[in-house]
Order: sequence, then structure tokens, then C-alpha cells
Amino acid sequence: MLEQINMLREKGQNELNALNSTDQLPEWYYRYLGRKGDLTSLLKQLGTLSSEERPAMGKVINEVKQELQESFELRQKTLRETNLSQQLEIDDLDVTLPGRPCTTGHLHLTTQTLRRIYKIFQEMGFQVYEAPEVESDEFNFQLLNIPEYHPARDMWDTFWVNDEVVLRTHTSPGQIWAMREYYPEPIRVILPGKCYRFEQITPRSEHQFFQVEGLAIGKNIRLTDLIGVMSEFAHKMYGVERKVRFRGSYFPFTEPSIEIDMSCSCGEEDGTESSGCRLCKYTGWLEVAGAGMVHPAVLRNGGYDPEEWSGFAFGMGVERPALLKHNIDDIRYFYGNDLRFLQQF
Ligand code: FA5
Repeated sequence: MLEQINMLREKGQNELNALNSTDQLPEWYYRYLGRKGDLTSLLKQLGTLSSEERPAMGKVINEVKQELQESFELRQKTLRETNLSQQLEIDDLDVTLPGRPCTTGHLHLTTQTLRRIYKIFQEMGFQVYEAPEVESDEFNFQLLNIPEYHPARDMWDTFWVNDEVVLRTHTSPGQIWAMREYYPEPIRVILPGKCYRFEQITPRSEHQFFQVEGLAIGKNIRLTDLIGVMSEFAHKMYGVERKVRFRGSYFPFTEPSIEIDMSCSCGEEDGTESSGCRLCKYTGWLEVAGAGMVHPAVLRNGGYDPEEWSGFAFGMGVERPALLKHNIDDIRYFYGNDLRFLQQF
């Protein structure tokens, strides 16, 4: 039997070395190492040997099996490499190379800022409410206490679609939509969305920008509630060291009205060109929102009786807070689609 094993080993090695294609490998494997292969049938014949011979012969067969297995793997590797290099000589496409990695995108800075704003207001109990982006003159102006020919219309340079339809100049018309939907319940919503203004583009102003409107309607809501909410927002958004300033102002749909400024990232406020920056026009402050107590006429247009209900509203830019947060000195980078800018955030 030993002779038989040695012959099988030699024949197997010779035939393996003579193979010149990977296609021939399975057949060889089946013949020598497979379940019905020659080595397996030798193992089966062990039963015919005496109990003294059997262990030694079993050991030899297993050693040969192991040796042929290793030779097979080596030959397989060599043939595969030869095949590949032959293939590359015919055609220089190497299909085994790893593919080029895909570049993955990420959220735009405006979306990131919006999500941050949502989270802060959500923690204060506000929910998100969406209103139309293309508005009627009635909702964008009239129901907000700005009749036709009212001089306050000059505050918003408007893109008119036709005599009746506008691209909304601010998110404030959403106040009316929300009030009409929620009446007679108290309201605490923020209304995010795009706004459009036909105005000169500057480092702080774009034609198209985002606002987040806020509206709280209830019994006994006061100006101090508005100031508290906006101070809390500023501290959560920028940290306690950022200063907030409330200035008296005028909007036809709020009474009284205020404007909210944040201290500029340049950290200067002495008003001289040498110390400030162009974003804050060398004042040290950047206006980020208009706000006030909802005007009785607007409450009424939304269905709420001003004798019984009161509320505050604010309309805040989104890009300007992002400018402050990330020390960006020009709003025009936002929608310029320059990846070198966008990839930084
Ligand atoms: C308004 O739009 C009022 N609707 C805000 C308001 C709402 C007042 C509710 C009272 C009650 P204003 O025009 O100031 O106000 O704009 C509000 C904010 O939007 C600004 O402070 C600024 O942050 C942002 N903003 C306005 N115009 C532009 C622009 N062209 N580009 C970028 N951001 C702008």
C-alpha cells in the first residue's frame, strides 16, 4: 500500500505541475482530493489492513493529503496570477483593482443651521409649521395690516408674479395660515422657509434667503415673554458670551415692534473702520430678526379676539445667524455653489 501511496503522490504532483489553466484545477482536485478521489478510496482501504499496520499507514495517507492540498493552493495562486498578467497584456483593464471611492455629500450649511434652530425652539415647546412660498398680495401684505398703497410696502422690495401673486417677501404671512388653522387653540409654532426680495445684493443681503418666523398666541402673553424666548435662543445658539440687543422699531403687523441684534463675530463695537468688519458695517452689531407683539388687526384677521388673546411674533434670518456662528464675512458664499466653501461645514 505504501508503494501505491507514493505513486499517487508523484502522479498527483506531476499532473498538478502540468496544468496550465485555472479551468483544469477543479477536475484535478476532484480526482485526487475529492470525496470520491483516489486518496479517499485509499483511506477507505485501511480497514483491510492489520491493526498494527493501520495507524502508520493512516498517518502517511493524511500527510500526503495535506501535502497535495498545499501544492494545489500554491498552483491555484500561481495560475491565477499568470492568467491576470496575460489578461492585462491583451487589455489593460485590471478588474481586480478597488474602485474609486464615491464622494459623499453632506447637508448644506443653511440646512444645518435650520436644524439647529428647530432643535432650540423645539426644546421651548415650538412646533414646525410650513406655509406657502408663493403668496397672494392679500396674505403677504393686506392681512398683515399693510393695505395697498401703504408706504410700509416700501420696506419689502417685491418680486411680483402678477398683480395678485408674489414670491413671499417674508415668512410673516404664515402667521395668518397658522392662526386660521389652530383657532381657537393657543399657538406656539415656528415657520421656516425661503423668502425673496428684489434688493441689492451685499455681504449681508441676498435675493433669496431663509427666515424662521415664530408665533406664540395665548392668554396674557407679553413682550417680556418674547424677550425671554429670544435671549434663551441666542444663548443656546451662540453661547452666553454673545450679546443680544433689543431696539424699538416699526412693523405694521406688530405693536410694539422691536429689532433684535447680535454682537458681531469681529467683537468690535467702537464704530471705526479700523476696528470693525464690513459684515456689521463697522458697528459691532448685526440685525438678525424683527419682532413684536402681534397687532390686534392681525389677531383679528387670524380669527382671534384681541380683547381675549395676545401673542408675540418674530421673523429671523437664517443665513445671518450662520454668518455669526461660523465667522463668515459674506452671505454671497451661501448660494454661490463653491464646493471649497460648502465643504468646510
Ligand atoms: C421682516 O421680514 C419681518 N417680517 C420680521 C417680523 C416678523 C417682524 C414678525 C415682526 C414680527 P425684516 O425685513 O427686518 O423683517 O427681516 C427679518 C430678518 O430677515 C432680518 O433681520 C435678516 O436677518 C433677514 N433678512 C432680511 N432681508 C434679508 C436679505 N435680503 N438677505 C438675507 N437675510 C435677510
